[in-house]
Amino acid sequence: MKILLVYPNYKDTFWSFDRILKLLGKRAAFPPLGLLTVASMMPKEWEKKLIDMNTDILKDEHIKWADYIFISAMIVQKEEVKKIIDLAKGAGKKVVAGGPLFTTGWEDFKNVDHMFLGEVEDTFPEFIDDLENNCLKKIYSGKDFPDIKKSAAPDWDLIKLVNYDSMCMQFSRGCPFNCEFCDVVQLNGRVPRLKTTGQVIGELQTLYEKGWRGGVFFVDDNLIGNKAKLKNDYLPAIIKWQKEKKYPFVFTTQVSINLADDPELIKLMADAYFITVFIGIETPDADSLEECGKNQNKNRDLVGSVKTIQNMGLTVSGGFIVGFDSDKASIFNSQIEFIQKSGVVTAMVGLLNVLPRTRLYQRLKDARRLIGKSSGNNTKSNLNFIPKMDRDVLINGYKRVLSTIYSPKQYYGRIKTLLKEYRPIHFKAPKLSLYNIRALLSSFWLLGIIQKGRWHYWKLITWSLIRKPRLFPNVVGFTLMGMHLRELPY
Ligand code: B12
Ligand code: SF4
Repeated sequence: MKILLVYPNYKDTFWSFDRILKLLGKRAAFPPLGLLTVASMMPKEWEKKLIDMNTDILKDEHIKWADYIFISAMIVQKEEVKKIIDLAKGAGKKVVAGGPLFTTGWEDFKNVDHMFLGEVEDTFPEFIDDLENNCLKKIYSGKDFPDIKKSAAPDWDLIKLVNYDSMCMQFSRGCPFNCEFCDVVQLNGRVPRLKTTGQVIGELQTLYEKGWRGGVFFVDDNLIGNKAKLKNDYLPAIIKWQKEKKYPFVFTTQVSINLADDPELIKLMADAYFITVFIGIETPDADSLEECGKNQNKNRDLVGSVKTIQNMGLTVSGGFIVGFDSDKASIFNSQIEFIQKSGVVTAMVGLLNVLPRTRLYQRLKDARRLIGKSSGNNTKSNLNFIPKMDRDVLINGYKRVLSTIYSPKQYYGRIKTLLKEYRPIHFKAPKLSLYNIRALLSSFWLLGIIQKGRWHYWKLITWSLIRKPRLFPNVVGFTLMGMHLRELPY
């Protein structure tokens, strides 16, 4: 059996980092972990090829070679998916699809031959049996969320690790919260399910043996969904492993803001060499937090919480949203002010986006306020619902937030605010690698010589070299990120 696994393009989005990655000699930010995991569940005798269209070109000959085309995708890849399905069907091939796009929007893909809804640890063995017995079903959907202690380790041999900026791993699935706009609860449930410590260390070890050094993104919905296990088992084991191996990996992940309430946990994460956490901060407006059910963000000093985390050694990137029903005309200024004060350098501000099968979707559908399907890309100025605020005021206000916070003056100012708070635990002198040299030269050349905002750039560079020399590599990274943010089409 010949299986072609295809991961569609997600270019020109907040997370694609196209231009910076090219400058650094990388082709994509992260590998497609879902497909690599499914590939591991296949019988050994099946031949497999993976084309990640973010790193390689899908050619007719790939499709010709395969018996089955397996596709994985998020909503933002929907249009690309349709093209791939057409190509495959045109060549008379069978298409098998899975991942969040299909789990929450399977109705839109009538011409897919076999569709997996949800996680597949329980259903994929059934598919293999049905294939052998020639009785394949159209839809495979598990009754319960699977135990991820059964989840296979990803098949890293299907990709070239060097093409990517960071590797991905998963420790848990699910999130204990239930924010109105989020589909994680529908996709992965509210009770975090965890891998064993052995599985996690085993996966780190495999990546290490395959020669990987550098970034590893724990793609958990919320890494701190089960704090006790994390503190008592996993983090101590990771810290020990990292120490023994002389800290080959730096970790990033996603957490909820209540991390700030647990200094012991922050310290353990920083000890393990977590360097950045992405947090859904969403909005400084108390009524909007109430409206979207972001309970963990309510009744707290949000700026103070961010600073606590920064002070203890982790930088915070944040997700912000405008377009809630409770948002007042002042929301745009309050978002700008909040983002500047908090030193959240990588601030992803999006327009509220109504994802299918969320509580928000149901509420707005009942109120007849839905006007289209979500493109999944929350940083484009297209609304798929009728907002309470005047539409033009909302979109113009949104664009103003972006042009302000990413402007060189504000952006570099925010880096300085962060550096004053940030106290990392580990310091590694940067290696004289091609990657680092390319980063430094690109930053100096493009931002210090070619692009606008040069005065603010050199002010920051000089200040950081004098006052925070050890954090200079972080500064270079942030300046390049700023270039990506300014160039995104909104
Ligand atoms: C890593 C990640 C990314 C990476 C993707 C890189 C990559 N190469 O994969 C990046 C950072 C680029 C990204 C970006 C975005 N992401 Co994202 N991302 C994730 C995250 C955190 C992990 C994905 C992952 O690796 N999971 C681990 C694997 C093992 O799980 P899995 O993919 O679900 O696979 C399992 C099954 O689904 C199934 N499966 C998957 N594919 C296939 C294929 C076949 C054929 C079969 C049989 C089975 C199968 O098998 C696996 C084992 O059970 C998920 C959340 C999550 N927990 O999954 C969100 C998630 C996928 N992202 C999401 C969103 C919304 C986005 C953004 C739009 C966010 C934003 N607000 O901007 C952007 C899109 C791009 C943009 N606008 O800039 C949503 C998708 C919603 C949807 N219904 O499509 C998710 C679910 C999170 C959420 N609820 O918000 N994301
Ligand atoms: S905390 Fe994050 S992952 Fe959990 S429900 Fe809210 S938005 Fe979704």
